[in-house]
Amino acid sequence: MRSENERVVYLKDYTPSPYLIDRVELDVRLAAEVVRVRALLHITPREGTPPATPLVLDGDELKLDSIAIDGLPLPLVSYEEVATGLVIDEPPTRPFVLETEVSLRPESNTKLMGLYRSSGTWVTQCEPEGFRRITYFLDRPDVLARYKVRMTAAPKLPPVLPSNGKFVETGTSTVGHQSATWDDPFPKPSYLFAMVAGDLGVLSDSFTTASGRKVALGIYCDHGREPDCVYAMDALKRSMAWDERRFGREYDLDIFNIAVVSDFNFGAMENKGLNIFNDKLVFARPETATDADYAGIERVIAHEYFHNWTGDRITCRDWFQLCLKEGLTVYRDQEFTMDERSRPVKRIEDVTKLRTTQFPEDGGPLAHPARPDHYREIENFYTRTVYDKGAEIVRMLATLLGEEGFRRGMDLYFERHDGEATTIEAFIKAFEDATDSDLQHFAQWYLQAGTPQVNVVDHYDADSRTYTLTISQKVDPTPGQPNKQPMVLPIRFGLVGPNGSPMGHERVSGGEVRDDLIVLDSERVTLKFEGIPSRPVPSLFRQFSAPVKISSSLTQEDQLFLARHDADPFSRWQSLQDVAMALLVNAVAGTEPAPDKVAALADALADTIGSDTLDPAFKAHVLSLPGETLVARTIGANIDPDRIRVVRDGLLATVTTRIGHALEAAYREGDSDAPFSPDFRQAGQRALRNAALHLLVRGQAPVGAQLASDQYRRATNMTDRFAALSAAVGSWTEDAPALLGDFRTLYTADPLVFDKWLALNAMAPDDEVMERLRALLADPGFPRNNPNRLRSLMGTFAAGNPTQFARPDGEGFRFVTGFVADVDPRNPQVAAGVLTAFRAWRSYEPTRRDAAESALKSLQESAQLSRNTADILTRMLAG
Ligand code: B3K
Ligand code: ZN
Repeated sequence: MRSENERVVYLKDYTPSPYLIDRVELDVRLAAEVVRVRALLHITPREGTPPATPLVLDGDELKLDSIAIDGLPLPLVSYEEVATGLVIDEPPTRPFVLETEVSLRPESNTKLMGLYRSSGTWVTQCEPEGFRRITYFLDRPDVLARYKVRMTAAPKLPPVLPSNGKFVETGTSTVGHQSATWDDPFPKPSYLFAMVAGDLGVLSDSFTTASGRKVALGIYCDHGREPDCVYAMDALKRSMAWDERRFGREYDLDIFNIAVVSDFNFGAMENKGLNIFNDKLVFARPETATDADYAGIERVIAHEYFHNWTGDRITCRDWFQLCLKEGLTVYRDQEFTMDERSRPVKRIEDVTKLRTTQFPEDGGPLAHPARPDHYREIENFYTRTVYDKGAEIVRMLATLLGEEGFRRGMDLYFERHDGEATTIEAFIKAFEDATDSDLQHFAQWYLQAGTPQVNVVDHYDADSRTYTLTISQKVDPTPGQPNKQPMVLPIRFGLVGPNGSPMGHERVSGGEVRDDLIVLDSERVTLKFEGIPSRPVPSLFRQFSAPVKISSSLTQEDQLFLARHDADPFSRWQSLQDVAMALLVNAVAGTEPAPDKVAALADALADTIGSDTLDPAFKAHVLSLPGETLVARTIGANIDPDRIRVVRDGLLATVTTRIGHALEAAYREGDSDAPFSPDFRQAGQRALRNAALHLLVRGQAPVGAQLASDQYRRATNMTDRFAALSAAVGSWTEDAPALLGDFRTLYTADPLVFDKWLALNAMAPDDEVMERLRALLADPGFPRNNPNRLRSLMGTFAAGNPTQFARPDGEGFRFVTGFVADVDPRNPQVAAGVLTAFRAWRSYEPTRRDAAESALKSLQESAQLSRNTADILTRMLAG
């Protein structure tokens, strides 16, 4: 590996930049092959910067054409072009203007960082370190500047050229070149710079803010796709209104645009006043988008919009603070969805995601704190830990401080740090000051990696009418952190009495208990509740009030009791999951589940479906018993994915045999010919019906496969068609191959539906799956540079086909490492992302573990890898 790959950046080395850039004037001359960028940087030495301190500018794959200071060309001896940019040895000691002119080649920029082209449209992506691929700059988030940009093209400019801030003018130069100029009044870091130039259509609308200012809204997209942006526009307006209501945050410019592109490395980007979106997170029509797609669009539109205050107005001092903006903004988008849809259902979805994606990260070689203290490649830290655990930390803060205290803390944070690039410490301090509390111990959540393991033992003493709960916690070592300290855990709880009503107590001692909240901040606590007439069933971690793994002495009977009676819907769902998980884990270990226990679970499921009071979306989640990946993660060691599949399918078959009629009834009752609407209620009804279908197919009900085929053929929307097809493919029913073939021919022209087809192909459990995927990849027509296509195929295979990826012969592992080696030179982010599917490789049983290790090692030896991929690989093999 190259020595550049060894570079490590440490938080402890942070120092403010010796030079500041107050103003940036960019002149971007677009042309087919070579784009020229002239930049005027108004630079000021920071107070105290010693004379002759070199000015070290970042630059990546730029060709320097000219350089001048205050209009005077710089002699060759006074600057040096280095691998990572440009060094000016003795810049002036007073404010000066640095003028550079560089050339770049967006056409051949397959990394999709900096300025590149997507289907002919020029587009930028600068977070985290892409601006240095546009011009030489102090490309770090604590350098805040005001930007003015002029885009020019000869002989004719694409008609649409949005950038950040305010539109200033269009113009024509003496030689006939056309230009458009934008000026952003808000100082921002370079990572929030954006520009787009293309022949695009627009969906226009407007929003009037709480104080009565009219904001022009535009979603720019390929001509003809404007109607597919209507849902996204609606989500945007709802987000703007919500942020005013819930957080008192108003939008601050007169214009807010979104540009939609097809080639994008992640979901979307929150550039000031000009969000850029991956098309899959904007375009939606009932015939091509599922309910899950609609929900994803709503969520990400909201997320990027909310960044305007948590990210743009207040940004990060350095990239170690990434979760300052990401964790907080995920928390905000979660709350938005909870308010717009359903609080418990959203919580169930987020917790499931956390457990299947963040917990394994936290428990494996890639574990890192929500605020890391070093990195080799920052792009590899846009992780589930930074985003989703980051959101959990903010949620715990809200739980500990209460709604009102949390809001006061947020208000103070906004007030104090508006216009700044700041830190996690400053964020925590705002809450301490606003609520007069000490959060120093709590702040460990940002610093300590790993998922706490909580154990609960309860005991009732009838004579003394005393109930004791002993709660203990421990955190296993993670890479670089061998010794852990106890965390602060907010535990929402209730004691549930025999008839299901809350059980009060006369006195509690032994630890910190406030109404419905236990705060555990030591390794172990024994709480003594006095005046308890009979043994209650404890309901702990209601709403999943802390991101921990929980084991308890509750029996299956207790859990089924909670599933029926708990006042917290999340806990009811959780209890049934726990019952199913215990049966599965024991069965994998060789203990056949007792028939009466399986029957009790099945009956509880049937009761849930029959309930008149529960939301259909909630019922759908209850029916979706723990997935194979989650079972594997819960077992944690010596994993044999084939065995897990057999055991799980067996349990589903027994359950289905017992309650097949109830499932079928729910399925048939849910049939509706109401016109499609993506709203939460209707989507929930479809989800319930499709969960029942899934169980009928997977549980081998005699009607299952036929129902799936029929539904596939009759479906009038993508949700139902895709659900039927996934049920068939997941169980590889007899007509699954034919249905897959049909799906391909139905939607030949739509790349986003093609992605769904690719993903289903990748999930097929049959032994020929890799052969088919290889053929797809080898097809000369396959879009080998488009991240969505590559991820749908290979990301899904690696992370979503546990049995074929982890074949004992190692074929699946080698297929994926081969793909990584092939894609890495073109798009390191896609390559490194797919490679993370190996993160739990050490938890396989020995044959698979050896096979995974040898695939990883030969990848390490065979190829010249990007820093992204080399970093993941090194950590994965070291941990
Ligand atoms: N901030 C961007 C993500 C950038 C990813 C860079 N590798 C989108 C978001 O989280 O809102
Ligand atoms: Zn974000």
